[in-house]
Amino acid sequence: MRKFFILSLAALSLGALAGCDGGHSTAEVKTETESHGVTTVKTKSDVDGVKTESGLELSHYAVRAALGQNPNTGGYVTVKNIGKDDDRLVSVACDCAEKVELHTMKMDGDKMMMSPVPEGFEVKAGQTLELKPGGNHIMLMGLKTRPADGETLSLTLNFAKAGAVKIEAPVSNAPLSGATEHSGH
Ligand SMILES: [Cu+2]
Repeated sequence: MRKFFILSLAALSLGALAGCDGGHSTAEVKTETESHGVTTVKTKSDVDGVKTESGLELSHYAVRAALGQNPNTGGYVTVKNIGKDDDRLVSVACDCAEKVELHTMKMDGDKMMMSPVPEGFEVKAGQTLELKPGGNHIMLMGLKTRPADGETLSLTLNFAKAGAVKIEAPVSNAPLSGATEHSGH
């Protein structure tokens, strides 16, 4: 009886050790590079032996200059998923605004209306998400500063897998108007 008791204690402590050492391992390597208006972020993680590898390429980012007394303005970005896993743009943060939402455009009768997308936008592996004028966009609401043409604005994009990615978006009266020649396929 006594021997049995000791054995089970040993087994318990071995179990506890395994729990600390190998049971819940988390390793993550994240790299973020910026070059010529393209931000590339790559994340490799290993959580309990489940390996994920995400890669995103962010380009065509811009913010519309604040207009008159309008308390809101729009932000735009193109996100290409160059990784192996699907990802999702969950939210965006900016010190410039009280609140930031992700918006889509919907027909309401014969009127085009903006509506919030609280679940964010999915970007499947190999696919590209385009937030652009007239379409899905980032809504900066309750502006605390008045972003003006020629300035840059820091935005933090929060992805489900890639995590937070910071971009410096140029502010323009006509955002992305010069980039339209690149969007033709
Ligand atoms: Cu909007």
